[in-house]
Order: sequence, then structure tokens, then C-alpha cells
Amino acid sequence: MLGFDGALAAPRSARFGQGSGDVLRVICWGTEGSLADCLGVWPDSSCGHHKDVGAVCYSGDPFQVRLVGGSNSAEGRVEVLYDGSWGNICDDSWDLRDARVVCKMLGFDGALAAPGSARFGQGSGPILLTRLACKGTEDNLADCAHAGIGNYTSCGHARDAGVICYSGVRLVGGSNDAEGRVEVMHNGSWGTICDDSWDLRDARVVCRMLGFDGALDAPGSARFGQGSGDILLDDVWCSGTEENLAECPHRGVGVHNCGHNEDAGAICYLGSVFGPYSTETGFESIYKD
Ligand SMILES: [Ca+2]
Ligand SMILES: [Ca+2]
Ligand SMILES: [Ca+2]
Ligand SMILES: [Ca+2]
Repeated sequence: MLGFDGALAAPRSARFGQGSGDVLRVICWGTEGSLADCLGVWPDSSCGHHKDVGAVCYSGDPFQVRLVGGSNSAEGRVEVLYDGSWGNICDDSWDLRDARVVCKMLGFDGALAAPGSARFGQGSGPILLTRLACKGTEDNLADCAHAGIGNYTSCGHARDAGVICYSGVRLVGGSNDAEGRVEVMHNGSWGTICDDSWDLRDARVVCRMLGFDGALDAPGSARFGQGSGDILLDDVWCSGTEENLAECPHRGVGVHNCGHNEDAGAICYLGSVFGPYSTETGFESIYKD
């Protein structure tokens, strides 16, 4: 709103000096373009100027993240660099959408899991963030709603948040990053999947590997264009509960009777189809299923 990329903290108690005029009480989701779009903005005479709310603004990417304590580079306890020191995240409200933002910041394709309870050991720095409420599409954790930067000693390092990231599957050719032709990595090259037996259960596994909550559609016939690599999988037969496409039965890697005009796609969604992030398409899927 002020030309910065977001707010890092909302300090109270007039940290930036007392203003004059009406004191406003504001309730926002944090994604609004303007204060006028917030749920509620009204004058509050019970709140003196000593409680004026401020905002610490940033430009660019304020948070660096790293993963510590995992058995490989794609997993670990999430550590966040802020103000010169590495801190941790409390697992309160920590979920796949938050993990997905961390994984994408680190160059992975998505998140497989968002373990809490210090699965990857306890950190020793400040507990900087809690109640992360990412939508999953943000480029940086600082763009997500959260409780404000602090040292949440009441949470404790026993609740340090972690992630398990994934690379090796991607969506190509869609109009946004939640849809596209499904491509998988094999021996260092990207290849495609044939649409024979391709359905919502298979697409769901792909979507969940990428950190989405599920699949709205499993289009075939190269809806998102034809790929050019090898056709790696054919007759994919997922039950829909697998964590990884590699666990689903298929003909064998590279074994197929297909052309690229049969390339399989996926359309994924984030959030419950009944919840506050629902889209029109999301509601349609209730009737489709
Ligand atoms: Ca969350
Ligand atoms: Ca076919
Ligand atoms: Ca086939
Ligand atoms: Ca199938």
C-alpha cells in the first residue's frame, strides 16, 4: 500500500510516535491492496494515540531460509535469517501451504510434508515466527500473514517447524502454476505422462506432491500442449493416497504405446473447496466428484 512489498511487524504502543486525528481500529487479512478493502476500519475513541499501530516495511526479499538437521538437502528444520541471526518457526498453524513457500524459496518444486514438533531437532535461536498463514503462492514467507516477528519463548523449540521438499515433478504450459502438463524428471531429463488411465486419483497425487491440497481435473489429450521429452509413464494407476507418483503402478518407466498428443495434465487447487479460499471452480468440483 505504501509501495513496499509487505509488512514485517505491526508494532503497537506508538513505537513510531503518536499521531493526531481519529484513531482507527482495523481488521485485515493482510492481502488487501488498500486499508479500504479490509474487513473493518472504524474510528476507535477508546484507543488513545499511545496505542497507534505502525508497520515495519521492507523492499525486496527480507527473509532468507535454510534447512537444518535433515538427512538430505531437501528436508530439515526451517531456519529464518532475520536481523543478522537465524531463528525458528513455531509449528502453530504450520501446514503444507507454509511449507510450500519455504520449498519454493529454496528452489524446490513443492512440499511433500510440513512436520512440526521438532521432527528435525530443536534449534537454538529466537523463535521468530508463529501462526504462519501462507496461501502457498507467495514468493517469500514475509508475504504471508503471521502473528508478527517476536521471540515466542512461550512456544518452545520442541515445536520447531520443518519441511520435506520435493523436486522432480512440475506443471508446464498452464495459465498459472496450479495447472499444466505433468512432467517428471528421470535420469536428469524431463518427460511426460500418457493420458491412458489418467484420472483424478493420479492428478491428486501429482498435486499433493507439489504442495497443493488436491486436484480439480485430470485433463488428457495434451490440453496444455505437447511435451518434447520422453513419454516416461503410461497406464498410471494411483489409488490417490500415495505420497509420490513413483509409488503408483504403471507399465514401467519409458514403456508406452502413446504419442505426445496424449500428454496428461493436472489442475490443482489450494484450500478446502468448502473453505475461505474456494473459487468458483472449487465449488463446481463438489458436484463433479
Ligand atoms: Ca498455516
Ligand atoms: Ca490415450
Ligand atoms: Ca497405454
Ligand atoms: Ca489412473
